[in-house]
Amino acid sequence: MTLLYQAEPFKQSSMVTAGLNMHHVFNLDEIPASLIEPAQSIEHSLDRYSNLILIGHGGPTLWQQLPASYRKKQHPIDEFSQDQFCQFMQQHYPSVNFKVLYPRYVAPQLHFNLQAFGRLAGWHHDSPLKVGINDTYGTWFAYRLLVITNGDLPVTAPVKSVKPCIQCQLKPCITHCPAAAITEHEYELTSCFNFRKHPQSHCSDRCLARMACPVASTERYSLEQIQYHYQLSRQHFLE
Ligand code: B12
Repeated sequence: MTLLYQAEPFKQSSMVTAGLNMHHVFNLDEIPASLIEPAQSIEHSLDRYSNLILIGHGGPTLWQQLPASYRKKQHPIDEFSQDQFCQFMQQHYPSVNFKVLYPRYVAPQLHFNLQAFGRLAGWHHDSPLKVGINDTYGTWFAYRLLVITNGDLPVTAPVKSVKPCIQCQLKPCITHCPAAAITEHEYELTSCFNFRKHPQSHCSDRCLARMACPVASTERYSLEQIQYHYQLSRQHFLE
């Protein structure tokens, strides 16, 4: 179990057991204004908050820990992540106020650039696939929660890591994409989706390029989890 991505208040807690094993506590004052700007429409007094917490999951644990009861919900992973966080705060920081900025299901629907927060935390390097990459979780991580609190929690130092793609000679993500949608610098979303739309496509419910990436392959999601996420994104462009 890597502690590298775990912030002090959450280290080895129930959050980690649940698979929410990536956390970063920022000083809210140090967040670039353009990134936090969307929050103004739900919280006019941001100065009442001291921290911003970014929570992610890396590897297959979150899906393995997702109880059957959540799988029937409309947003299984989001609701589970949020419940885990709320339970953690109630148990360990009952007097701290917090507000969840992401995910949100009620208006206003806000857009936070999550990968930009990940870049600040040192979690994200750009990959040819456009999904972020790092040497611990490869491309097998995603952002689950963005929260502001007034807790004065200890601020986390950014993770220092090298972009794994630099050392990758064979670039299997490029050679394994049947839609030829990927080059080292470009990602052709339209080619990817047109290919995935086809009912006989080998990548309608998975991404063969992402699965070919050798970085942190032991952290790869199960096929069931991959299919869950990719069926959702496929649905998005069929609509
Ligand atoms: C819009 C969006 C999409 C759109 C992309 C449309 C487009 N033209 O960009 C759609 C619905 C297609 C999509 C799909 C997926 N997405 Co998406 N998506 C987002 C979202 C909501 C916003 C991205 C954005 O527009 N940023 C704003 C612009 C201004 O930022 P930017 O820095 O200029 O650009 C960055 C991103 O846009 C990104 N990007 C650009 N083009 C594309 C295309 C794709 C397919 C992806 C994934 C990212 C991406 O890379 C840029 C450089 O970092 C983010 C969540 C968020 N709120 O940030 C998730 C996000 C980028 N997606 C994510 C994921 C995992 C996926 C999927 C892999 C999910 C899945 N398993 O199916 C798929 C990939 C589909 C595929 N290749 O077949 C993750 C990436 C995690 C990571 N480790 O980086 C994010 C961060 C969501 C999360 N909760 O973690 N996605």
